This record gives sequence, structure tokens and C-alpha cells, in this order.
Amino acid sequence: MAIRINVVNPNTTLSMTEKIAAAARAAAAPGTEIRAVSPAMGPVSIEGWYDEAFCVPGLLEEIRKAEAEGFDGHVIACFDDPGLEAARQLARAPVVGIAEAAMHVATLVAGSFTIVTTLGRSVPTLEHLVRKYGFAHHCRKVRAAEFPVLALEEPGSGARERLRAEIARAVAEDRCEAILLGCAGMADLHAALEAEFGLPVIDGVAAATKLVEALVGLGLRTSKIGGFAPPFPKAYTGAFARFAPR
Ligand code: 5HY
Repeated sequence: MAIRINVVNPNTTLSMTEKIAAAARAAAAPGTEIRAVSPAMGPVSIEGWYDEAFCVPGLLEEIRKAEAEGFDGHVIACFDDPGLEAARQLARAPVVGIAEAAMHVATLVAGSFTIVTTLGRSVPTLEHLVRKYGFAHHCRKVRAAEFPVLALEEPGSGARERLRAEIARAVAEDRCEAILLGCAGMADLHAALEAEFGLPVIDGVAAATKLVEALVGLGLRTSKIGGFAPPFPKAYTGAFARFAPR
């Protein structure tokens, strides 16, 4: 079954969008078309609550456009899962965030997991998601390797070495049975890290891509009888006028 998945990198760094696209395509089934985009506006990287807030309008615009183009499913490719519920209000197709996807997949192959992300200021957001999604009993720890998101785009930045060192500490200290890569910019690293550390190392981009394929294959679409019903038509004023629900 040929399906089309809209993968949105909510930050506006196109090299990361390409890396995310490659990871999604590597995971996708032969008949699946991956189209990866960034919003036309917003933060170049998402590091904490404020960046996350300002990535959402542009993200939702990409979801709305892809729905009009008839895409079969959507992936939100940022480990903060920004705008996930608002996107589900706009979409009939399934919408899967990479953090939620990674956590679900992890608990099917491991009894516990540690998340390793970029900066310490992103840790509270991810700890919130762990509780929100119901994985507090599985998550041993959320760790930060302490490098900025865009260091993953810079060869020689030392980001990979810091990530490996933090994973080594997680394996030694946390009694975790899997590692979740807590940033979409790490998507190209999971195979090498799994080989090095000898436990499942889960990339949320691949996990979300396969879960969207599974949901479409099950004939499941976003429920419209409750919180994910379309937003009520109303006026939005000022710069947000064009985002008004029609
Ligand atoms: C992400 N930030 O996946 C998150 C991860 C983080 O721009 N893409 C980003 O480090 O908060």
C-alpha cells in the first residue's frame, strides 16, 4: 500500500530536516513516500519552553497544508513533541510525535529506558512528557549530554563524543535496558550507538515513521469526537489572523 507521510522538523535548520528525512526514509517501507519540511518561520533550534512555543504556529501551518494535500499521516520530528495535540485537531490523518513514539516502542522491547538529550534546559520538558504519556514507571532518568542542538550539525563540535560519554554513564548507573535519543538531530547515530553499547538505542524519527505506517495499515485516523475535534471557527487578530480556524 503506497502511503505518503508528512514529516515536519519544527525547527528551521534545513540540514537537520534533511537528516530527519534520511532517517525516516531508511525506516519506511518500500511503498511509503516521505516528504520532510521545516516551517517557513520559527526558531533555528528548540531548546526549552520559549523556543517550543514559537515553533508551533509554523508547524501547524505545515500540518494544515499537508492535510489539504491528502497526506496519509504526519510525524512531528522534535523530541519536545511540540503542538502535538493542536496538530491532531487539524488532522484527520494520524499524527505521531517522535518522543511519544520512542517511549511506546521502547517499552515493547525493554523494561526500562533512559532518555539522553542535548541541554539540561530541555530535561524538564522531556520529564513532563514521560509523565504525561504514562511512562514514569519505565523511565529511569532523563539525561543531558550538554551540547546545543545545532552542535549535532557541526562536524568536529565534539557533540557525538559527549553523547557517547553520557550514554556510557546511563548504562553504568541507571539500570536502563534501552536508550532513547532525545533529539531528532541524533537520528543518524542510533545504529552505531546500539552496536557500541549493546542495548536498544531508539531513534524517535524511525519509531514514529513506522507507527504512522502501522496506524494507516490499521485504518486508524485521529478521533474527532472529543479533544481532537477541529477548532471552532473564530477571528484571530493581528499577525495571527491567517491562522484563524475557518
Ligand atoms: C529536537 N530540539 O528534537 C529538540 C531536542 C532538544 O530543535 N529538535 C530541536 O534538544 O530539545
